Amino acid sequence: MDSIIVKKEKSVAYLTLNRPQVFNSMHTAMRKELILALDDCQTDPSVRAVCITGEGRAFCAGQDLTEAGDPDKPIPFKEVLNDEYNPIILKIRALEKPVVAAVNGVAAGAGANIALVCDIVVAIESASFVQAFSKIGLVPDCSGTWILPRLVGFGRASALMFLGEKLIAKDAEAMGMIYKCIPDASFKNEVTNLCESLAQMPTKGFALTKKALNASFFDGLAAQLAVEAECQSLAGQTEDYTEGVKAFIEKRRPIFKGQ
Ligand code: T3D
Repeated sequence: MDSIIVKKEKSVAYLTLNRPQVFNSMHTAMRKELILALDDCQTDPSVRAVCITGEGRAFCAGQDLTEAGDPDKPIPFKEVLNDEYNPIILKIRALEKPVVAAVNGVAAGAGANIALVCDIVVAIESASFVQAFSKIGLVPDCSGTWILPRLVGFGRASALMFLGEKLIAKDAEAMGMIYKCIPDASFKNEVTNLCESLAQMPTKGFALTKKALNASFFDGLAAQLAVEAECQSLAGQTEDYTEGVKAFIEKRRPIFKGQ
């Protein structure tokens, strides 16, 4: 892999978007590599948490616009989205392990929405988010029209998408777009601590929590209660549940194995 650096440490897979000279904007090879890396995180039992971040000053500036400049070579938008971008979004939501977006700099266009669809989004204080699509006459994609209104409400999502303004990380945190904004000096340490903590927690319970959260976007109350009952019945059969209750009774920290 050239465009993505994969590092696995302490049960965490760090996927670093690695085209810093173009603000980690995405070309076909990078999208394909990210899909392969996400598949590997799903199947590798040693991985219990995933972190997506960027190399250099940016998280990801979305589509590499140098690929779009030739009017004689029109982009097959539908194919590119269906075959290369959308699988990234669907795989992040389906991954049975927590996915953290560690937004280390500007996140624009598809880059912003790939971050926002992750389970936990943290950003360095100097980062920013831009729904850049309107600046070039495109429509927000990579689940932006799905996730952003759910995170910040319809009105704010519409304004951010129409105006394409840069939103600083602190404002993104204040409006509930991201979980946390972290001072630049402690960003790397806090991200590592967060990911390593997640990797020591009950992985199967997380997978079921994620399944229920995904379903909540579509279900009514009764159907969602049934999903919760189903997921709880599976979580209650895990070794981690037995260990969690035992550790509580014995007044000690649980040792979860993700089983
Ligand atoms: O297939 C399809 O096309 C459909 C899919 C679409 C999905 C999309 O993501 S569409 C949206 C595409 N992205 C954008 O429109 C964002 C374009 N970039 C910007 O608006 C700004 O660069 C940023 C807001 C991201 C950052 O601004 P700033 O002032 O901090 O940095 P800069 O100077 O503009 O950029 C720094 C370098 O990165 C610069 O290169 P240079 O001059 O130092 O050699 C710039 O050209 C390069 N860069 C930034 N974004 C892209 C890029 N190069 C290629 N593609 C980019 N998207």
